Amino acid sequence: MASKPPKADPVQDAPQVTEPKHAAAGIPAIGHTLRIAQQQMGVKRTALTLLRVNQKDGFDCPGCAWPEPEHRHAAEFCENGAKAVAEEATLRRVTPEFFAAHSVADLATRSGYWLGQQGRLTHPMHLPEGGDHYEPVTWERAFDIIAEEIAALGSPDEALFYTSGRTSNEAAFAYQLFARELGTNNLPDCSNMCHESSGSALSETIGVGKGSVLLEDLYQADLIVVAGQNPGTNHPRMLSALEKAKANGAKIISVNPLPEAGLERFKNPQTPQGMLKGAALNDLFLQIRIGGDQALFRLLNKLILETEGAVDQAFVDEHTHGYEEFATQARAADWDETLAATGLTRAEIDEALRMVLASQRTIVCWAMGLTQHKHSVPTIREVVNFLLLRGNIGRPGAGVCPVRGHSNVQGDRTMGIFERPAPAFLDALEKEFGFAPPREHGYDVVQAIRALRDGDAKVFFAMGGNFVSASPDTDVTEAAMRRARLTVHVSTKLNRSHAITGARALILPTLGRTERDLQGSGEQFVTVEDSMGMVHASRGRLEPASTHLLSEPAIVCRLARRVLGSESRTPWEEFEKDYATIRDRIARVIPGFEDFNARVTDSAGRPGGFTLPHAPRDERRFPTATGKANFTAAPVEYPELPEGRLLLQTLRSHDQYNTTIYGLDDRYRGIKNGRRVVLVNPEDAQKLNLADGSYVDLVGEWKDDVERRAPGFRVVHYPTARGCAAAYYPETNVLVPLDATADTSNTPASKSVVVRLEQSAAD
Ligand SMILES: Nc1nc2c(c(=O)[nH]1)N[C@H]1C(S)=C(S)[C@@H](COP(=O)(O)OP(=O)(O)OC[C@H]3O[C@@H](n4cnc5c(=O)[nH]c(N)nc54)[C@H](O)[C@@H]3O)O[C@H]1N2
Ligand SMILES: Nc1nc2c(c(=O)[nH]1)N[C@H]1C(S)=C(S)[C@@H](COP(=O)(O)OP(=O)(O)OC[C@H]3O[C@@H](n4cnc5c(=O)[nH]c(N)nc54)[C@H](O)[C@@H]3O)O[C@H]1N2
Ligand SMILES: [Mo]
Repeated sequence: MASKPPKADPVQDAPQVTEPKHAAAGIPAIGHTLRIAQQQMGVKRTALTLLRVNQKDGFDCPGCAWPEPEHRHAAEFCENGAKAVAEEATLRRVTPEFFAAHSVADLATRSGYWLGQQGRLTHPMHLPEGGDHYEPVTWERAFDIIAEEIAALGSPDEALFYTSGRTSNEAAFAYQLFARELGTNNLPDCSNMCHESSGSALSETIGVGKGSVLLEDLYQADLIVVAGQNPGTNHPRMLSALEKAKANGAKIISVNPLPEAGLERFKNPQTPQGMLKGAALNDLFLQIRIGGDQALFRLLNKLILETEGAVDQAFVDEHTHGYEEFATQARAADWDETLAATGLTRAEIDEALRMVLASQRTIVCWAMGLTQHKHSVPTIREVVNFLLLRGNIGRPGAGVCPVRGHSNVQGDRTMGIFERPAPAFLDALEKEFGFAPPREHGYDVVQAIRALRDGDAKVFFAMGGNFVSASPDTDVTEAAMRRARLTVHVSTKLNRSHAITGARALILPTLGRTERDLQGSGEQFVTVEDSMGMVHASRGRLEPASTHLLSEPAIVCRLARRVLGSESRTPWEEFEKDYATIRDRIARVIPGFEDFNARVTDSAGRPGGFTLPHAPRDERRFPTATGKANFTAAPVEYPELPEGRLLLQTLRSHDQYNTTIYGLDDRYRGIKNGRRVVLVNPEDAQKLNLADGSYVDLVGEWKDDVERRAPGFRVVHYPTARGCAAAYYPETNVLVPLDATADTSNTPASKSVVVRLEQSAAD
């Protein structure tokens, strides 16, 4: 039997702290997985569901975007993938009776954890203007309401169409087509808060905004640098790949302010030996200060330039542009400045250099630790400089590896979910669908919040996600959302965005990845693209959580028919009936998808997959403005920290998926039963007079003088880099100013927030 959701809320947040762990996975991970899964799904469903994850004929794990290996284990999932599945395949239900019992005002007082634990949404629900409870509504009426509000707008640019990264290729393609036929490029997405900095830096320098390595490359690498990423929690299956790379002789350097368990030691649950002993993955741990990465790579570049024969001159001459200007600037890098910016020692950097020079094939992997700072784009450009210098792009075993987050966030971009679409993409849409798509850029996430705040946008539609909790400056974002005329959420589970509404609101419940999707032409599958550009099919098998759910593609198609009416020549009805007809259009519009339907099923007609072309990786061709891979030169930046302040990074615990909280433990970091903790280096804590176990308010300091305060955090003395602190998101989003974003990519700088810690009033 599955157990009941928690009744009480606020759930008692009383953190208990033990020593952080040094190893990830192993036996405790399996026990933990089964316990969480059985609470949500019961025993039988747990077994049936978990065996289907990431199998060729099963569904794509809704957890992360790490690719599936060619030889799959019977259980190709990880603890956190299993939690993501259990969260979706739960037997708990949020019904109209639930909404009758809980007003919207009541829901707004609940924690995200409590909301998520209530279960799957079962019916479309409407909050009428002036109403205090959501009421059941028919699908037809729901689409009428959206059509009414869109018709009342002064321009289609007053509507916003957000996407979170779980949406399938088919749904995403139809969704962006609908928005553009309506007449707007307002397609903000979670990528704006995630890997936008990677996309910006990579498109400019190598001509493709995606990673250039495949799993095979990791297995062949001599050196893998993992910078600003916590794979033990966020991409656990990556640890198996790193383990295999190591067995083949690779060295690993991790660059992180925190010693993260998975990189220290990994106990592979797929092998009996790995389970007991585990393997040390890290060869060198560079405990960098937050935001010091650009300085580190700049100095390494200088040192490479100064080493006889270290530069791959033939590659530089033939394939790159801008070398001289870059080299002049890199040669000026200063040791003392770098040591101060990074907090590293000379010996550590010398050791890193020795490993870099000993490697003929180097890969750099990164995630949010590099992308969410003011200077993220120049930081990632510097990583590209570093790889280009030794010819490490477009060679087996080498390349750039931004490790993507949501399971289809990369695919959604490929499908055109982007507020700044390329002209060639719009041309292709125009040719295929016979309408003139808008050419003006739309709003990204931060601009969308400003537009709502300023009354320039009035309808907010979200295809998945939890916009108000994931976005920065929670108070500003929530106030902005409340100014909307209409907020609509296509969702599987209840979250805070359903409680912070416009004048009217709709919840449109949808199918998850694990569920059977039956349409007019029969059972459907969808496709997704992983972090390495591999596209494959995903087919759910479970009975849907309720008979009232519609799939995401069906919702888009019905909405488009209702809103666009006879003005649209797109065969929305046919799209809804048979997703293969959407794939036929994708094949004609998006390069690399030729023969999509044939290639995504194998010879026996079973769902399969293929790898998208990547010019730098496949043929060392760089489709940039210069036609070459671009070296770039920029001043070195790193955060300035006023006396008595700390630089706070807002990150994930082991028991959460973004704003979805699975539980209140962060096992590897030794935190139990609570999330309001702030990790502080013991020496900093001593200087600031902060005893372990005392309670503080985190107070943000930003040039606008607005007080941003997150109250009641337990201080945990923790081995993070000096001057740095860490606390969980989304509790700390209230501290991230809307205007504190990365240059060029406009990504909220949620990994470098200047804070002071004040003794809590209650302490
Ligand atoms: N289980 C689980 N899986 C997930 C998610 C989840 O929430 N739960 N989220 C998914 C999503 S959308 C994403 S984007 C990814 C996120 O994956 P990660 O990027 O691994 O997630 P974060 O927890 O934000 O961790 C950031 C890491 O960067 C380090 N870091 C912080 N600042 C710096 C810095 O200045 N320099 C360096 N070198 N390191 C720094 C932190 O100490 C931490 O180890 O995971 C995806 N997978
Ligand atoms: N401070 C701070 N803020 C951050 C970050 C950070 O590191 N620090 N990270 C940022 C990053 S990397 C990201 S990606 C964003 C995440 O931002 P979002 O993607 O907006 O947030 P999620 O928490 O992943 O969204 C969870 C909700 O998605 C819905 N959902 C789940 N599965 C499905 C599905 O299959 N279909 C539909 N329609 N809905 C579904 C459920 O209702 C669930 O409540 O947050 C960003 N915000
Ligand atoms: Mo993300």
